[in-house]
Amino acid sequence: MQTIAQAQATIQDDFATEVLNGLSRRPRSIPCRFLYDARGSELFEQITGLEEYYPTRTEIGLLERHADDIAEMAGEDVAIVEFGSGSSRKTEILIAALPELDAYVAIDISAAALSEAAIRLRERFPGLEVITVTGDFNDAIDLPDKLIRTRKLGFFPGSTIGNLGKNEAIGFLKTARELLGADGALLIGVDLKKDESILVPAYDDSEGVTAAFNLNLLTRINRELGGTFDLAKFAHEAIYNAEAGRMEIYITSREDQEVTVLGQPFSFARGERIHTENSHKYALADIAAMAEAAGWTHARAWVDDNNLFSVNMLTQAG
Ligand code: SAH
Ligand code: AVI
Repeated sequence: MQTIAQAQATIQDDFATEVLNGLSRRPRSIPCRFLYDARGSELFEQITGLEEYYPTRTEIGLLERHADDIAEMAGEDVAIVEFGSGSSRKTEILIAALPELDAYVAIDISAAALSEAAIRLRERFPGLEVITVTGDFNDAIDLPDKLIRTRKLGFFPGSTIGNLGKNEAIGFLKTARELLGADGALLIGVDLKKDESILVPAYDDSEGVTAAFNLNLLTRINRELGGTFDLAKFAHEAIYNAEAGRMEIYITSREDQEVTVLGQPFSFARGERIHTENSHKYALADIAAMAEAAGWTHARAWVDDNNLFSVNMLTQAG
């Protein structure tokens, strides 16, 4: 297993390469995993409490309402392995519902989010072993040897799967299946297709928190890569792409301008954009198809009364 310092150095190298490549290609794009430095993780937590951002409260409602069914399907003596754990707030519901839990493994690219969550969880559940892994959940993850024989329940809430492309999502589900083993299961939260009159405000809220979350990427580039972005000269944009079935998030230049990053100049025309995130929305049939393409069985889905969000239990065949 890598040390935290090694993991952070890997993330830092990756950031420089991805930003320089992303600003050099057309259309410009930077992978959304870089939105989550310490401030980005804090801003994401603020997003989860916004009136317009329905996914978090809806998924929490589903987890609370169906905790007993979920616990029964998960069985006893399991370890939870969470992908993109962030604040681990939703995980607390699962941990409380699974009294025979062996361990909790939290995987996240944000070291700050991980350490804050681990401190809180160790306080609330003193008997529980909490293991943190700083890194990319798309990469092969090394779990501690002692968990090799433990049955594993994967947890991938928040519709973070929607931030991956469709093929990437299937690739992730395959990698997770290998990691979780032949007797493992995966509980996954997926946002459902809905009208853009609900979607657009969820990604362009009236308080400007999502705008701050998106534009914080420029602050991070300025701080970590010697960038010269003036945030006042860029705007947050959130667009629904009906054909692709996803929200698309951009940082758009308000004027013609030049910016440097790691000493390299990049010119922006007014209206030119950097694509920073996609958030795909799926129907239950799409979720079942993606799960099955990755070798999982779509065993059960729980959906709220307004058909906004789904929590899905994927199991191995049988
Ligand atoms: N699970 C929480 C947080 C969702 S926000 C919830 O449901 O509310 C997405 C989380 O995934 C963030 O904490 C972010 O840091 C993490 N993340 C995003 N891309 C990642 C990647 N490629 N690898 C690991 N973690 C990632
Ligand atoms: C983490 N992820 C699922 C969020 C989403 O809804 O796509 C990230 C986010 N971006 C803007 N608001 C929330």
